[in-house]
Amino acid sequence: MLAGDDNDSDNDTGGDEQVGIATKTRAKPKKPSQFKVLMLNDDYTPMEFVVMVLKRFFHMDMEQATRVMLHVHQKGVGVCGIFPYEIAETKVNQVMDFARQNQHPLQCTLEKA
Ligand code: TYC
Repeated sequence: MLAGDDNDSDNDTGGDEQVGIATKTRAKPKKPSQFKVLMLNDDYTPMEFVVMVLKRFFHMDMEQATRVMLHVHQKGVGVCGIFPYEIAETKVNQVMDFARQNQHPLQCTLEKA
């Protein structure tokens, strides 16, 4: 095409040409897959430690952290949060590392939401 050529006329032929901003579309849009981070109960990890973990890594306040900890204590498992895969995986690793460093058997895992 020549510099300064007015290409607009080419778009008025009644055909399928598209003008404007190019955007990608998929026939089947992929939703970003979300993962639940689950906390598991055990008989040894102190309740205070679990509350600290929920506050530190999941940004819960005292009330929320206590509620989730008690739920896990009573039901065996509970949801700490739902995140995109990479973030969920990082949270699990952070919790497991922190528990190990403090010699608690606390377990945390991922599950597709
Ligand atoms: N069951 C533990 C106790 O009685 C407390 C606990 C709660 C441990 C939640 C783990 O994910 C957990 N000390």
